[in-house]
Amino acid sequence: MFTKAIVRKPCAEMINGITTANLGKPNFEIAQNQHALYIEALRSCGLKVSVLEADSRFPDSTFIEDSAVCTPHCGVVTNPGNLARRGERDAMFNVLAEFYPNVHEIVSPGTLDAGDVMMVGSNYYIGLSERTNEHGANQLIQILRSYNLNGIPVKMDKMLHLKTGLSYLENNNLLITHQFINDPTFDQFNKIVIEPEDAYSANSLWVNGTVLVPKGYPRTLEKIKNLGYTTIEVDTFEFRKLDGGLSCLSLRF
Ligand code: CIR
Repeated sequence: MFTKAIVRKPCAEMINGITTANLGKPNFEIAQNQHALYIEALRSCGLKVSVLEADSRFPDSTFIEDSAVCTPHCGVVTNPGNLARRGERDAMFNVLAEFYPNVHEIVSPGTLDAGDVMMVGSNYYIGLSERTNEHGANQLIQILRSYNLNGIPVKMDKMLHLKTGLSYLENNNLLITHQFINDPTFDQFNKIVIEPEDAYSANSLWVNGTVLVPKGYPRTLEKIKNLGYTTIEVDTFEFRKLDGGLSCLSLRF
């Protein structure tokens, strides 16, 4: 079970965030409303949510998931793979120190975006993406090992982050996009295959037995409901315009 979450409010400069989505610029006011409803959804799942102020220096800083890995035993400040986001890490040392006596970091030449890290109990799957390199993954694996946790590198391509295409919903249930279906790494899971047109909704979010699902994906919603989960639909469309999904908007631990 998670008890806490950390989010960062979007800043007006988010309209200049990194994107490949081709969906136009986000509307800041609508994004602020969507973010407030996202926080409400996390709170309704029992999380105490710490809300950090917007940081106008970093247009993508609302995607706070990428800047830290939060395990039950320690926090890890990452070294974001895109230089425009690198500075987001600086603030995270103090943020994590409020929650953890032990704070570690990923350092250059290692890079790691925590959107590439999927926690499955004590196993952490780490996507080797354009943002996360082998140095970064190996550094994280060493840190995890010192707490008896495992890191498992996953080769990937054509996708921003590992969790862009996979979400673990606990109880062995894994939402999975076509890119990973035949990867033996995930053979032991009960795979719930997401249709290619619904790929964005593969980034859904398990929080204490409830699954947050992006609004507008009825097929995915139905599949998740059929597994017996309570669901909450959350509109993230303004964040989708910056390639951001539900998990990217918070750290949960
Ligand atoms: C970026 O390209 O870094 C942001 N525009 C989106 C980050 C999404 N984060 C995530 O998937 N964990």
